[in-house]
Amino acid sequence: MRKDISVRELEDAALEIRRNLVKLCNHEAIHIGGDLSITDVMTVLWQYQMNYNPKDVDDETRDRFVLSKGHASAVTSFNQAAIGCFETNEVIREYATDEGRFSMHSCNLVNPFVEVSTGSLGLGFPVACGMAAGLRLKGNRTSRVYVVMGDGEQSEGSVWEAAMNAAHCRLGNLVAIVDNNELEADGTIDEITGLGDIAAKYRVFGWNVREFDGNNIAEIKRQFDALPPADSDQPTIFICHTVKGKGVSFMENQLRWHAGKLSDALYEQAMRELAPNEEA
Ligand SMILES: Cc1ncc(C[n+]2csc(CCOP(=O)(O)OP(=O)(O)O)c2C)c(N)n1
Repeated sequence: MRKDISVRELEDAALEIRRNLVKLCNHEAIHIGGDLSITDVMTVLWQYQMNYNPKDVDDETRDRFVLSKGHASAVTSFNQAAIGCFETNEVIREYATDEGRFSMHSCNLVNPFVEVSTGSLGLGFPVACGMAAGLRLKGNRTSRVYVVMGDGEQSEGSVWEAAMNAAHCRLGNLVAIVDNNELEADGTIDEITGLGDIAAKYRVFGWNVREFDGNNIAEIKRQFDALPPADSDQPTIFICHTVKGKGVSFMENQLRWHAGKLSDALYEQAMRELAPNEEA
């Protein structure tokens, strides 16, 4: 947590994360589309919002993070690197190797900064709800549990069972985030399982719902600042409208780039588009 970081610094940090994602994508196939859509939210969450000291992960009073859309492991690892969990070049070097802590889905058996191993959609969210309930049972009224889901993931039945339970248990220490980029792996949300108004659904399930542009750093920061206290009694959900592949023109809103590896030519093009902003 670095509460003194400015919007401009967070924008630069998000750009750096995107550049790292593109570099990695030139080495290995990753879920680049859904990494890029949630980059801005993840950057504000990890580099501004969360109370998380990488040197003391056993600290019971810290916040918790669950990546329910487990395929977005790369954007998580690069943000963890940015706060000192490990080096950025370790992520790129070790990714998808046998000895590696980093792969397409996060695994807590090999990486101590992964709270819960995920990858099977619909399972991280119920675990996060259980963790939030567990904190309450232990008398912890200050830590929050943050959980990131996909919009396609909302078609899993386990999501709604957990949503109902979290409201029933009054888990105001739970903050769920939906990356509402409108695309899944092989079709649009409307083509696969039309979800209708996701915000309205959570509202009737008893949640505090905030819906906003999930690629606007200033807005994301405002929304985190406006969270109800961790010891309140209504879970919050952010429905973040995002663009899959955000930041790389040929990837934006393209199903082809749900996952894949970049050729050298496309890598060069993407890096030109993500050139650092030199303005003061
Ligand atoms: C239970 C389960 N079914 C299928 C998959 C395969 N799968 C991986 S990513 C994905 C699409 C998910 O779409 P969404 O939740 O919208 O994620 P995003 O678009 O943000 O990447 C699917 C179906 C899976 N990981 N888990």
